[in-house]
Amino acid sequence: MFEELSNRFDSIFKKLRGRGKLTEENISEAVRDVKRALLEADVNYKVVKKFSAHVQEKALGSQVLQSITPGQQFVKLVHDELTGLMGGSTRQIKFHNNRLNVIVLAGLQGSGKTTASAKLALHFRKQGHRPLLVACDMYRAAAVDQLETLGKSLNIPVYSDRSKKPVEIAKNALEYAKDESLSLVIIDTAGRLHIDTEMMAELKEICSLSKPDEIFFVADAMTGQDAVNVAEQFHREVNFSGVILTKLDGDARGGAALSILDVTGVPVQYVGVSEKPDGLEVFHPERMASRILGMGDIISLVERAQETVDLEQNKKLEKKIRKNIFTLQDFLDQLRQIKKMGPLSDLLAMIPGMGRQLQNTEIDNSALGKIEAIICSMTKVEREKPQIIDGNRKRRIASGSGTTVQDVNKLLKQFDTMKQMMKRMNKIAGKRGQNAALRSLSPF
Ligand SMILES: Nc1nc2c(ncn2[C@@H]2O[C@H](COP(=O)(O)OP(=O)(O)O)[C@@H](O)[C@H]2O)c(=O)[nH]1
Ligand SMILES: [Mg+2]
Repeated sequence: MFEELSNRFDSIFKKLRGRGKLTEENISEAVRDVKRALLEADVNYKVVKKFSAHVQEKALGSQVLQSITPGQQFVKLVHDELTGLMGGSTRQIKFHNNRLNVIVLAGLQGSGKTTASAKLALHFRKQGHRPLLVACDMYRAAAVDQLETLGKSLNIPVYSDRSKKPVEIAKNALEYAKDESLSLVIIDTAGRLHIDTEMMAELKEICSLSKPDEIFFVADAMTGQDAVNVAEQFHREVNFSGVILTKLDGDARGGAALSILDVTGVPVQYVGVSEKPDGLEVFHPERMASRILGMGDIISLVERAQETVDLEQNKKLEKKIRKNIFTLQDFLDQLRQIKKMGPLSDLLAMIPGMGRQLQNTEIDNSALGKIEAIICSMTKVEREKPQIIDGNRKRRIASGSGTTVQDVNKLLKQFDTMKQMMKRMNKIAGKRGQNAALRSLSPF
């Protein structure tokens, strides 16, 4: 996401950094470049105009021009302004402990409401809430099934009633949640392809009945400025409190993320980064600005690792490495942990300075899949004692995993090298060495 924009900023800044001193002309030129980059990223033109005027004015002030590192000062200025444009600090939901909390999701059809409902339920359950999902989209027959399936897979209760109208369903669901002492109700509503009066009337009715603490407008980032326009129209009708921007994992250019707050006055609060229920991230304007400007987002990376990496498992692994009994099965487990963290290219882009460097190297997730397939085609004994894998076994493993004998050989060789290295590290450097060996396990 934001790759194009990120590249553009990179070359603008490179030009500036190369100079020891900046003139007013240099600044004006850089601001013009910034303006063009934002327009090309599909940022609303009014927002761009205001933004660049702001940057220009501040950059011509003494802080940048008279600084000993004017290029860097300019980058910092753009970073701060971008952060402000996206809302400054991260907005948190305030929950009430002593009563039921209600969230309503609204937006056009296909924007990702139902998916986001499930994602939010999962997100808040992790924080100790007891959520109930409510299926109020009676407009499309399959919508209720979709939410029920999601709820089932996450083991989160779903309230539905195919014989009732949405407003009645919402009302009964609130009663049900109170009876069951649940703490949070998330209402998924119907969308249409375009805003229409019937949909709005229904939404308003649901809201006036359920008195939500939060109304989230769900917008598809891939639709760019359309998402912003729809948000503006929605906001005139329903006073939503936050925005969930979905499908940021696609090739969204960033226009919506950078314009929605300025146009509607409501900040983006969550972003959807995959189709899966765990593909939701809290939106941090500051970190996002860093990511866009290629400064990396190490904090998000660490958070994601903490969420997905099993500490117990890692401790066991460390022990095995120390005793030199690390097997292909352990390797497979490690690989799966890394895969759980998301596409490799996404992870790497979060590391400061990496985003750019990796541009021309291909990061191949399918390579991980291949390794996984090969190990999965091995028997338990083979995973523990790869030295018994002879030509016959190699052929069997290759055909079982849909790979070639060369692929199997390559993996075995890599694994062997890795073990040798661990052994050496163990010998040389005691504890420090083990950690280094552990780190070297990551295939990147
Ligand atoms: N890649 C990706 N797909 C998403 C995301 N959110 C939703 N989708 C997909 O978008 C489509 C529409 O989502 P849905 O929740 O049914 O939208 P609704 O009509 O607003 O309820 C589905 O195929 C989802 O899997 C996201 O963050 N990333
Ligand atoms: Mg839906």
